[in-house]
Amino acid sequence: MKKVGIIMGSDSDLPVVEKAINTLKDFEVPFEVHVFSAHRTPVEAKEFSANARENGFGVMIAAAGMAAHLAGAVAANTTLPVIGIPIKSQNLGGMEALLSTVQMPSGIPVATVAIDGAVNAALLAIEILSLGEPELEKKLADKRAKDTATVLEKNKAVEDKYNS
Ligand code: RP5
Repeated sequence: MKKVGIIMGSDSDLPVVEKAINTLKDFEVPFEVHVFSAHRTPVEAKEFSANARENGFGVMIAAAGMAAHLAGAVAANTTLPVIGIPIKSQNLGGMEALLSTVQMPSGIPVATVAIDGAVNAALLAIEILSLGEPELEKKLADKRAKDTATVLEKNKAVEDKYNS
């Protein structure tokens, strides 16, 4: 199976990125994690992205906060699908990273999830890989069914408490 490449701009992003890591672990999807910054280590970020396809990666996740250029910089150097996670910041709450990540000009797409949306980033990466991996498709369907059952149980508890 192809790997998911996870890059974050700083190790301060790790508490959010760990949610993506845990989701990939739950689905037994192989991955690598790196701290490469578009600003502080641009050479390493470029090298990793440019070689990702031939190094066995099938999809990339890039997480960054503030003036978040990382996902766009990764996407500029690979034709693999790139998923951007805008990280919440103290001053502007992640809006700056959201806009920096989502507003890519035509030609270099970045599939952007919600601010701190690491679980969805991992699920989207798994959905992309599932195109060539039928067992991943089954795991995704099983998770949806489990989530539905959980919500229906909660609904029943609320209905039983408040409806006569
Ligand atoms: C971004 O700047 C990182 O992705 C991080 O979200 C933010 C702050 O980085 P640190 O100053 O915490 O290293 O490049």
